[in-house]
Amino acid sequence: MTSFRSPNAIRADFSSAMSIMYREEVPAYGQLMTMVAEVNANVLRSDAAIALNMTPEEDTSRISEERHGAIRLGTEAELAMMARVFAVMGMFPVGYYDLSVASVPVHSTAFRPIERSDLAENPFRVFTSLLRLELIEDEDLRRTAQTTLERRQIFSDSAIALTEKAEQQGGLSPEDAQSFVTEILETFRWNIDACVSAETFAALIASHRLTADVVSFKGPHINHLTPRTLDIDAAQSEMVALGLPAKAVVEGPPTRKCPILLRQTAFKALDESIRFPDQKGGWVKGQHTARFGEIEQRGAALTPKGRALYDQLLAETRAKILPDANGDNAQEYEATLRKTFEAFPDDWRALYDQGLAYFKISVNPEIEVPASLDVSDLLDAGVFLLSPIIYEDFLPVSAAGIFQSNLGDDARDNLQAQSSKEQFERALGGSVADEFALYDAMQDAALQHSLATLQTSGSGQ
Ligand code: OOG
Ligand code: NI
Repeated sequence: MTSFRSPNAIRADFSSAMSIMYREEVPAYGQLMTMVAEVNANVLRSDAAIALNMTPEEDTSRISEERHGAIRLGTEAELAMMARVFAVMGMFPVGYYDLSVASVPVHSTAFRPIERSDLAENPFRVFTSLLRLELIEDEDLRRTAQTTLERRQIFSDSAIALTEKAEQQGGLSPEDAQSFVTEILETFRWNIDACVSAETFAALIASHRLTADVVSFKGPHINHLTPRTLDIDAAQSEMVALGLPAKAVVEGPPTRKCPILLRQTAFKALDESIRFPDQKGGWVKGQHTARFGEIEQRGAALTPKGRALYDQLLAETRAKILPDANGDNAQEYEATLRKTFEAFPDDWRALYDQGLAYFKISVNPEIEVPASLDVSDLLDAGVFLLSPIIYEDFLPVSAAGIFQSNLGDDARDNLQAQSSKEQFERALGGSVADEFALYDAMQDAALQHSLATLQTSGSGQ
């Protein structure tokens, strides 16, 4: 019997191949990678690392290879096939994001590994959006967009054949896995040749920049690849020092002792030369801004209660002050954010006790086990240790415009979100996982395992 290359290994191979390709396409990404690696090494060497309560090995070893990417697909068939491709790499759709509330005509999911051990091996994720053609108002333009998209094939014949082979055999041999990675990489590659005329491109841009980005090209080029840093404030300063045109403020929660959710910052899209086919079989030159650089810091995954508190405090902040795009009020915004978030406990034990964040509880082998098997007593005694479960998902809407939607009729917004989610899942050919349920199951499994460890060790009797 031949042995297969594991989905985790294929995912790691793919993430690495993507990183090499993107570094060639966008040199500033290479600068980011080097800078983030240095920042992370500094944090890991300092006391700051201890305060993060990371699970040794599991949470620390994955960081240097950790990144996410983002793509935007044009048709339901593309999404369905992409889901099959990602499944070969052990990546499954988690969460539903309706970006129409932020005036962006797409809805999305995150393809990522789900099991704790798979995340530990390589947590590579791809934020994957599907264009919602029905949100293009102009009927002619909508029809043009639709026929343009229906004409393209974003997967090579070999990519499709290898995906089918993986499904039939239940895996891929090392040789096939290598070909698979090479073939799939082509789908994500940047191509300067637009497949619409300059006029159609201009009309699409006028409809929405993102629509133009999806419809005008032969494939869903990767639009950014984001390394994870352990200290985004240090990384942000370094970005400025490197002369990269960084955003003025970091999106998400403020700087905290106990990081939560996700903090992100980016530098602006590159202005790239492209070319459009003309009617005489030649080309006309053009420009497009699609791709950008981004870095992120990941903290504890929040429970629904924690997430509600986060959303409330962010909305409170934004009701007081909105960050200017030019960065003029960046310091004032950050001060207000920090002040408002004083209502969010910044202590691991408090976050656990109040049910605001998810944790992996483990047993400290150095402490003698007391008679009680009460979780709170065990935490007090230092027998149980708290390590936050890392947030593996995204916050694209809260950053961009959930606030706009708050101005509208909530009930109607909910209805709309519901029906679009069903439409998305129909296209996907399956349902998206509920991220809260995944975190909850992970927390429970760790707790049960730790309790069982104490009981079998016998010293608790
Ligand atoms: C994806 C935006 C979402 C993130 O980090 O929140 C994302 C896109 O612009 O296509 O990558
Ligand atoms: Ni991103």
